[in-house]
Amino acid sequence: MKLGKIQTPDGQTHVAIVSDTGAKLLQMNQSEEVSTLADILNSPNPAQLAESLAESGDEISLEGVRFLAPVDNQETWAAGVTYKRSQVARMEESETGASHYDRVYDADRPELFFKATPNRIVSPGEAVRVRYDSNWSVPEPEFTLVLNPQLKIVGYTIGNDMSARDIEGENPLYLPQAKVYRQCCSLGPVVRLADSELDLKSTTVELIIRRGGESVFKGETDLGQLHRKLDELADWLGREDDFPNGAFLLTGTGIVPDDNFTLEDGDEISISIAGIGSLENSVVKSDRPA
Ligand code: DO4
Ligand code: MG
Repeated sequence: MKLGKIQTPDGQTHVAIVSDTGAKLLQMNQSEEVSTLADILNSPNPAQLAESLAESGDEISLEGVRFLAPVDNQETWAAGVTYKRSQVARMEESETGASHYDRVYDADRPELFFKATPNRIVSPGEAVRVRYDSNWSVPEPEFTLVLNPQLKIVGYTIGNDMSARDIEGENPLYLPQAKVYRQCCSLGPVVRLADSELDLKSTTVELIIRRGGESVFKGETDLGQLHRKLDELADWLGREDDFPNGAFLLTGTGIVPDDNFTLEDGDEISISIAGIGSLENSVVKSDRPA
């Protein structure tokens, strides 16, 4: 089952069960305890609760429907250097940090970092940002875990961990500035509930970047290449920390464009993950203030 936050053509926002053919709107205001998508995701049985809230509803068409990021009040975190491609790319970009990236790939403890508060996250169709003080920035297409407050994986979505490679490459201590800024992350379009076995190899992740309508970068990987176990990443995130609202955890990128590639204002990013869908965003980069 896929759940989403959608805006219908009349401007109303709804939580919905989303299928290929349409969306079933959920009756959220029946009880104070279930008023958001997060309330459903954090309940003991999200699929059953969603079904019960949709009971009498007909499916509506997806025409004119806008998908919103499926985030309410959760924090968003990210894992890094979880694919060989990411380890190699980071070692190349950083003279001083290479050994850190080299060691963390095989270390017991994964790299986990804070990525975004809800206000820094953009919805599908909105613009992600390249910092004006970065001349080398890329999108990072990442399979993303949806975690409940007990850090149980309850669903999956698509995440874009926008990254300023020149800033993180200059000094690993600049990582928060390379990763956390306004419009630094996109999530969506839906949450696929983790109610069936996930086949890692057939869960492909594809990134396409278009400029002026032409493809300027294309890359693909699959979760079979991920060097960490999904539940192990969730477990490390939960050590000595509390997530009363649940959390999103981006699991790292396995696709990094060649070193001569940087995003430009107006580029279009498309990330597709098998079994979830496609997350599309444009890119905005402001001029450096005078
Ligand atoms: O250490 C830098 C960040 C790594 C990252 O974001 C990734 O591998 O996806
Ligand atoms: Mg990343």
